[in-house]
Amino acid sequence: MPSQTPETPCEFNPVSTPDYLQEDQLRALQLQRLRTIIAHAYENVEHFRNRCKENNLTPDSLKTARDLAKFPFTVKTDLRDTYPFGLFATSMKDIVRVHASSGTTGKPIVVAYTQDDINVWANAMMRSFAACGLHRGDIIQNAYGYGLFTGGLGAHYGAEALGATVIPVSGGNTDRQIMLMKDFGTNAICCTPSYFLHMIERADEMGLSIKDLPIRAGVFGAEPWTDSMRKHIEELGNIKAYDIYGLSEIVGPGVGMECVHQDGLHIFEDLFYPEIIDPESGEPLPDGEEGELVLTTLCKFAMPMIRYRTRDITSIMPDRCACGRTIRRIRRIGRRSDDMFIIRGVNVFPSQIETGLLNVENTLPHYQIVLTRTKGLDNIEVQVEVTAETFSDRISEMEALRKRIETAIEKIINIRVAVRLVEPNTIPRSEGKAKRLIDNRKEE
Ligand code: DLL
Repeated sequence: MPSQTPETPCEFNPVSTPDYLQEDQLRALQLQRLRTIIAHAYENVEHFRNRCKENNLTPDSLKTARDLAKFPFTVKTDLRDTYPFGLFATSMKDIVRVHASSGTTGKPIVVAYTQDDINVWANAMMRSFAACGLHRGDIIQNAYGYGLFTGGLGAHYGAEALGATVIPVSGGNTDRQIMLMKDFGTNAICCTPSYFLHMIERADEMGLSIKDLPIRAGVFGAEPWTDSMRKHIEELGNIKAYDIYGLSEIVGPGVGMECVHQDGLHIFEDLFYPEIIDPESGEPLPDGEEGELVLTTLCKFAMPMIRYRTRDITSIMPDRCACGRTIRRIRRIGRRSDDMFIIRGVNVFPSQIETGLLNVENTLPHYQIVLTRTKGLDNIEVQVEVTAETFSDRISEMEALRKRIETAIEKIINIRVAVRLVEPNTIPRSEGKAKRLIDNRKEE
């Protein structure tokens, strides 16, 4: 018997991944994979084939990557209309897993994976963890929900592929999360940023400080969060907070990830082909310009997605990252084209409210935006939690704080909103995606 543990095959060297491919090699690989996936979707997905035929397109219409712009978009309703299995491109016996995203109304959207697709996803997640400096020997506590949501199993397989130790705790049961973090010496936590904030708070109540634990990194995503929120989390938790992006339709988490420079998310371009389009006209936009992110899966065969309109607003960063990765970055996603609400004729995104209120001291990043309508007039109230000390302060001080927050938000969105300060722990906490907007406006 050998006395030493042999090197395992999952010993992982990030520099040998496609993250660092020469640009011309990367583009050639993308084109070859684009051709294969378009041909595969055309042959096996009737919905896609029909849309191509309507536009006089065949797989041969794709000569260069630019030709992709001729192909039709896929949108969320295509998944809904073909529920549950209508966009599957392989026979059921090759599909080893399905996931589904809950959605707010009606049936979920269903996504599928072959064994190879699962391996590709694990690869993307492994590279995501490596990008923020995690490695074999690290203990990763995975508090994304396991189940139909892609967060839990996506992060799980990636962490295992990295060779790290996974704690598959799933979301919820916050006291146990904190106990495990302490007892197991967790080095990294995976969950939504809003849930981690809740953990920090709960740990305080339990007489523990997350700051004193060996946890050094958070892999946070699944919901929009701002740089102000990052600063807040990093200070309170004494960790580095990294942004991870993904969506069920494309694979789940691991489409894009920040590296240690925390300046934009690297898209794993050998696996996912990004485009930015003008959300109104659908025309492609050049690197650097902000628009809607459209993604094509290059290596996903159970359910290929061709030009999927994510509704997420960002831009592709034109310059090279200091980390040396050649795969391009997108700016972090602050908003979706469909989470915008219009109030008194002004377009507002929840993230703008978050930025405004976190510019003011003594507020907590727990807030909710409530929209109501009286006599045809829209009202917006932002409910903001303040620290316990602030809440017990004199009324005049509370009033001054409230006004400061109103002014800070007005500076960003150009309209006055009503702010209501509420006691700590009154805004509902989420163990997954936070619900920021409550729209109680009824059609009159
Ligand atoms: O949220 C997958 C995921 C799990 C990503 C864990 C990251 C970590 P869905 O439930 O399908 O999948 O939701 C996808 O969530 O289109 C974005 O609008 C939003 N989203 C995801 N990550 C981020 C992020 C998962 N880092 C939708 N920043 C996406 C902003 C995000 N929005």
